[in-house]
Amino acid sequence: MITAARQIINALAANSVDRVYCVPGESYLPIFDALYGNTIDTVVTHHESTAGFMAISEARITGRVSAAFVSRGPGATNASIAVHSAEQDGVPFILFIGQVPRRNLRRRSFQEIDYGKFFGDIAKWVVEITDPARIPEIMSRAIQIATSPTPGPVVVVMPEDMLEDMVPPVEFRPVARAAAPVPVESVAKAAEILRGAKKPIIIAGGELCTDEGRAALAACAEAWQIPVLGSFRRHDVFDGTSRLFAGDLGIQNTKAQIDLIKESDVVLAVGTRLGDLTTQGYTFPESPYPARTLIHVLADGDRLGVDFQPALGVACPAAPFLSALVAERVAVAAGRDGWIDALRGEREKVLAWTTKTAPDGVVFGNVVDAVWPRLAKDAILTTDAGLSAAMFYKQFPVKPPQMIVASITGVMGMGVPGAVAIAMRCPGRQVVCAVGDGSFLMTGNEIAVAVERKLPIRFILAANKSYGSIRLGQEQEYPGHVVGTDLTIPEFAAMAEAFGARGFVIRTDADIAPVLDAAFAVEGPCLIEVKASLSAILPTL
Ligand SMILES: Cc1ncc(C[n+]2csc(CCOP(=O)(O)OP(=O)(O)O)c2C)c(N)n1
Repeated sequence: MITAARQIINALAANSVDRVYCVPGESYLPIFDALYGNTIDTVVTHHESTAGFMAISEARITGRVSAAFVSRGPGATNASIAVHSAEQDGVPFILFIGQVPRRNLRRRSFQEIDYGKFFGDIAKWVVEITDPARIPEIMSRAIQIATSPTPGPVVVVMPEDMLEDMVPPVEFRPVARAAAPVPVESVAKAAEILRGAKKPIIIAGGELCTDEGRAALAACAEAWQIPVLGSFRRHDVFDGTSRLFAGDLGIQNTKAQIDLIKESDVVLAVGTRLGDLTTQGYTFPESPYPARTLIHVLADGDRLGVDFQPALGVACPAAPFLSALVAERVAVAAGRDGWIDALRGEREKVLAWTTKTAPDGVVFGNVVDAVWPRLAKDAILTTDAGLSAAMFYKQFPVKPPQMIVASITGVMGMGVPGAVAIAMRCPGRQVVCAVGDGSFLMTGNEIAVAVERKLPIRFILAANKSYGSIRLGQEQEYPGHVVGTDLTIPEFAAMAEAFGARGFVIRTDADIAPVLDAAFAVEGPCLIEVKASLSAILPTL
C-alpha cells in the first residue's frame, strides 16, 4: 500500500512530468513526502503565481502537461493568475491545491475555498478528490482534459487528510491523446476553394507552434504560395525572414496593414481559436458572417462556427491537415506575387524602427537591434508584458528554431519565471528574457532560481521608471494628467548582484556593444539594466 499522495505523483510520472513547481504549504505535506527521493525535480519558487508561470512556460515549449503545487486559500488565489493565463494561452497545466481536511469541507474553515466556484470560469475542469480510490480515474481525466482538444488548465483539489490515506499502487499508463483523423473530403474541398482564390491568406495559431506544426505550415504556404499571418503573439509560428510572412495579428498592426489584409478573398484560419485580439475585436474575419470565404481548421470542434461561421469548418489537428493540403496542390495560382509583396511591404513598415535618440535615456530599440545579431540560431526569447519587451517581437524577424515565448494573455510577470523554466528545460540553448521595470518588480525575484540552478539566462531590463504601456494610453486619452503610472525603481544591476547573478548597466548608446559582448560571455545568469528612455517608447504603437 502507498499513500494517496504517492499515487498522485506516480500518475504524473507516468505522464512524463519530471519536474514540478511549488510553494510549500501545510495543507499538502504528504505530497512532499512522495516527492522526497523521487526522480521528479521539485522547483521551489517564491510566489504561487511564478510556480504557475514556470509550469505553463515549460508547457509552451514541450506541449506536455505541466504541474504546480500550491497551498489552500492564499496560495491558491495567488496561483489563479496562472490558471487564467493557461486558459488564454491554451497550454496544458494542472494546478494541485492542498485543501482543508474532509471533515471541515464547506464550513468556511481556515483558508477554505470552494474551488469549483472560484475557478469555475477559468479552468476547464475543477475536481476535489475525496475518495482516494478514484485517483487513477481522476488523474487520467485531468490529464486528458488539460491536453485536448484545446489544451488548458485543470485544478485538482486535495484535502490534506485524503493525501495520507493508504491505497493499493496502480500501474499507470500514459494518457493517450485522442485526435480526430483528417477528413479527406474536407481537404479536397479546401483545396478547391484555394485554387480559385486570388488573395488568400493563412492565419496560423498556437496549435501549430510545434516542430511538426511549423514544418507543415511552411510546406503548405510554400507549396500554395499563400502569405501567412501569425495569430496574436505567435510570431514564431513561421519564418519571420520569409517573403511569405505577413506579420502577426494583434495590437501592433497599422491601419494600412489591416486595410490590405481585408482585401483577402479566402482566409484559411488554422490551429487558432480566432480570439479577440487576433481578429481585431471580431472584425476580421467579420463576426458572425465573414465577408470572405473562411476555412476554419481546429482540433476543438466545439469552437467552430461559434463566433465566425465558416464556409468550411474542419474539426481536426492543424498540422496533419496542412500536410494533406500540400499533396492536393496542382499548380501555384498565377499573379500572386503582387499580393504577397504588398503584404510583406506593410510588414516591413511595422518592423521599421526610426527613433534613435532621446533626451531621457537610451532608446531601448537600439539595444534590441544590437541583441539580434548576438542571438544563437536556436535562441529562445521570453518577453514580458509592456512596450519595451514588445519591441523584441516587433523588431525581430524570428527564424525557427528560434522561439519567442510571449504570454498570449499579456500578463505581467511571466518573463522572468518563464525564462527560468525554459532554461531548465532546454539546457544548451541560449535563453534571453526581455522585461520592463514594472514587470520585473512583480516577479523578478525568481532570478534566485536562476542563480540556484546556474542558468545562463540574459535578462535585459528596460528601466524607464514607468508602467510605460499604460502611460502611453494615459498620454493619449488624458494628455498631461499623469497619475498612477510613475515607478520608483532600485538599481537593478546591483539587485541582480545581491541575488548572486552578474549585473551590467547600459547608460548610453556607447555602452550597448561592449556591455552586450561582456554579458553574453558570462556563464551564469546575468542582468543587463538599460537606463531606458520613456519618451522614446510612447509614440511607438
Ligand atoms: C498582472 C497584470 N497587471 C496589470 C497589467 C496591465 N499592464 C499591461 S502593461 C503594463 C505596464 C508594464 O510596465 P513595464 O513592465 O515597466 O513595461 P514598459 O511598458 O514600461 O516597457 C501594465 C500595468 C497586466 N497586463 N498584467
